Amino acid sequence: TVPRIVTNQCGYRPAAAKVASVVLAEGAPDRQDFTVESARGEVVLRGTLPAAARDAASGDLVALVDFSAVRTSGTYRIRTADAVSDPVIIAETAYGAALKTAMRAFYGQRCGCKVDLGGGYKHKACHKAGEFGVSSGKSGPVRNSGGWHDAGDYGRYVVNSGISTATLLYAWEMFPAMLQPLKLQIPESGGRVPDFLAEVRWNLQWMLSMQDPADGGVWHKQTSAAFCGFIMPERDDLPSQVIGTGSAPFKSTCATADLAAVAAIAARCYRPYDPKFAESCLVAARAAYKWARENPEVLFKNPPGVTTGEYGDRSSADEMMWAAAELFRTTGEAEFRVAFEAGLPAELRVTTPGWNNLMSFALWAYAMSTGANAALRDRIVSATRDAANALVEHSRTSGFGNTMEATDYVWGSNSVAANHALLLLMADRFQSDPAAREAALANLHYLLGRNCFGVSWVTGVGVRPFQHPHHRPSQADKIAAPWPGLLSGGPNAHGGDSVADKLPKRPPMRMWVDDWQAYSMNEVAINWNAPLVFLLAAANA
Ligand code: G3I
Ligand code: 9MR
Ligand code: ZN
Repeated sequence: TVPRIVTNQCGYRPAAAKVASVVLAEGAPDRQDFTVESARGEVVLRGTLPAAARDAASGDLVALVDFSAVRTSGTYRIRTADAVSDPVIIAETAYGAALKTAMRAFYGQRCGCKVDLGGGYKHKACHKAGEFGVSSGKSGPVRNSGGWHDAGDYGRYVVNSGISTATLLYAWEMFPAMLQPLKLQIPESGGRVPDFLAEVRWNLQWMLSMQDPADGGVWHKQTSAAFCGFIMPERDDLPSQVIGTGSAPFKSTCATADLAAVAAIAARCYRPYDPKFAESCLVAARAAYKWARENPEVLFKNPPGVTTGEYGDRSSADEMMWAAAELFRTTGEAEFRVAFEAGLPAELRVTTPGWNNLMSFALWAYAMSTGANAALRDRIVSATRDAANALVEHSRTSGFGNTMEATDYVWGSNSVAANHALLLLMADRFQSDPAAREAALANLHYLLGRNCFGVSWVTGVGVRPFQHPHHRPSQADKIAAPWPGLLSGGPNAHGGDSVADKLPKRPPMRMWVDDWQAYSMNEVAINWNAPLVFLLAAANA
């Protein structure tokens, strides 16, 4: 049964804004009374529901209960004449466990080593051997392994790894008090590198191994030619191929520029813990940048015979800007600043980050650099504020408090919600903005239960988490419940798989189903989990 009163299933911190969505049945009287009751049944707040409004994204009739006044830690329920909420927790530590679970999910995605998350969620070492595919311009075995499985499939894709790794490292730079002490129970725990950085490094090392030492260019992906069946990763014996563009120069600009940007960020983050590794990242970043400058528009399309994820992009200009900006932020060298400034469009617009849109990351990296042009920095801050203000406005008109418009419900829409939150938190960082921060948290509430399904879109988190991700290990192991800490792709108004394509057309937020075969709606992916971790780190801070 779908609960009619929905909230964040992890709860709220005592001082935070707290709003529940009460979904009214058609024709139900509005202006009903509501109460908020403590675990002992004591009424701590009572009132009358405000007038209900039709929520455009879901089609639901929704009244909002603001219970921000309840500030004492404890467990509560919200009640109307005919409905009662799940328990609502108020606690200073509301998001601590979720942060750890969502970050440990990356460990669960590790390729090339055995993994054991506890609770029976484990696999043996997988995809240990690689080979150069014909499209890479080389042949024979390649001695690389590692990285994170991209999603519900076992491919590893540099472009998507790029934004995922960068998002996590941005979280590291912005919320050190939350992430430095985080204990992840991974094989590296107890070493000289903090757990969070150790986990990210697992993927970084694979990304670095995709760079051609001969020229600095980076191959696009390492996958089998086609997706394997729904088996555990160690049972997948399809050759793991390094895949390129099929003709000279074989490497792609987006992959190469993304690696340049990420390795430049890594050079900053790892310097205090492992200066040698940090230095090798910077060397790789410079080499990749040089290649990308010489080959600025090599776009990737799957070569003949390859049907795994494409992560093709129509433009590499934003990735090039991002590489220049991160190298400038890390080194302060004029060459990178000049390249960034020369590449700027006349009108600056801050847009939602995504695997194929790194322009906002580029702008923010520049704005956070020592030595940035002050006037340009101000323009970036003001463009960020404009974008944030528009999102705050959407949040205020949504029945579920999220920042999304109808057009945001695409493949991976839950990552749009999380990346809107990231944008809002950047705005708040540049210029303190409580409304932006509140709208960012409202998207966390949406993802963790305050939505038209009353579902938590993170496996293992909250009282009603979704159960059937498109995720090979979750299907192939013998355990009913899915691997924990994974964010569903979320509602998608456009279909894209045979289950989704058969669903009746409904308002965009309703275009989701908890079915493991519906990969356009219910897959998981590292680039969706990364902004979730970013948001959880902010929510805990
Ligand atoms: O942005 C447009 C929007 O303007 C348009 O209105 C809408 C409707 O057509 O489409 C939007 O683009 C969609 C895009 O995702 C948004 O990022 C495309 O239709 C949609 O096909 C595209 O889906 C991508 C999907 O691969 C299929 O190529 C997802 O972004 C991407 O996350 C996903 O990635 C896959 C990998 O290929 C393989 N591994 C799993 C991973 C996750 O599903
Ligand atoms: O499992 C694959 C998933 O990771 C991709 O996002 C998706 C779209 O590329 O494809 C999935 O694989 C399906 C393939 O495309 C078609 N045959 C069924 C496969 C598994 O359901
Ligand atoms: Zn693997």
